[in-house]
Amino acid sequence: MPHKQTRIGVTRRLPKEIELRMSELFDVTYHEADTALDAPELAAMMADIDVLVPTVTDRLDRQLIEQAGPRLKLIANFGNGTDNIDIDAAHERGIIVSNTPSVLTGDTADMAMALILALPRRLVEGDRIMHQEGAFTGWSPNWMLGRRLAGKTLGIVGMGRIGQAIARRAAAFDIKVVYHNRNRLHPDIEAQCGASYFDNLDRMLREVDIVSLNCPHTPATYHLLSARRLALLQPHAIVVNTSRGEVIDEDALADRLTSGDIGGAALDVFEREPAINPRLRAFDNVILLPHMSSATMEGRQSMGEKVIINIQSWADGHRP
Ligand code: 8YV
Repeated sequence: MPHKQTRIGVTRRLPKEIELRMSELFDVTYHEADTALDAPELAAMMADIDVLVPTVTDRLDRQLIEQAGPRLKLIANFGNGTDNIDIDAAHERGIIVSNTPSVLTGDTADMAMALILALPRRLVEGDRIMHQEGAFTGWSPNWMLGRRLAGKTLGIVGMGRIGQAIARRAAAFDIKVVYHNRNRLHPDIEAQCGASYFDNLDRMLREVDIVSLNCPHTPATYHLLSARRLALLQPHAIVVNTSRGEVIDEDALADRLTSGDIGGAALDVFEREPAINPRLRAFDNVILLPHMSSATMEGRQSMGEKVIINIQSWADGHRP
């Protein structure tokens, strides 16, 4: 299909350079207000376009996909995770779904590592104190004591690109890395990451000081960190989640924080995003971030470029 005749609907505002380039190449409709579209608004946008460019804030369920206009042939997701899209329903309608993996690996791993450092060293708590006039009255030996990272064990759940990038970073802090994944990695990659495999997640959880969640959200990983599994953790262990909120049973986590049976949690994603379980706000040993692990200017630019390449490949008759 000639690129200029390819009609595209973009649900959110993207980096300016990406919007300009898309408009040069294709026939693009933007949702001008940068707000999440509801189902009727998405249906309206999907009525007469060839390609939809959604983001994590668009829930493209079966019902919506089934009522899409006949032109829709590609959903070019601006993002890595595709759990917001019913891929089976799309395929049944002959719609291809593409995403933007790789380009946000390093940024997401950096943020996970930042949280792995920040929580045990009480970085956010310290900053909050300094923002209050008069709260810091001077140094003392027992003031703001955290936990040392070197020698601790990090358990990575989901050892894809991001999990591996976290493992490589953790090694520089003398952290021992173990991982659980559906499939064991090739021994060469395990060696590169300095990570040892646990085929049994429960056994791994009992041994770690830090858990980092890096698996996708699928029916199999929904509430993977359930009340039962959270209870396997050592009472000082911390949980870092930069994957998807649904992987943790948030209420069960709040229960453990309330009883003091867990060391803390650093969460960038939430079960009912953008809503946050209000119980999580009550704890000093909880860091809450607004889904910003991949939020770098460079990353967003690369994601946009990848979306454009995916659309071009499709329009040229290839499979993105
Ligand atoms: C993105 C993400 O910002 O790509 C993902 O899976 O979770 C985020 O880092 C978001 O998806 C954009 O749609």
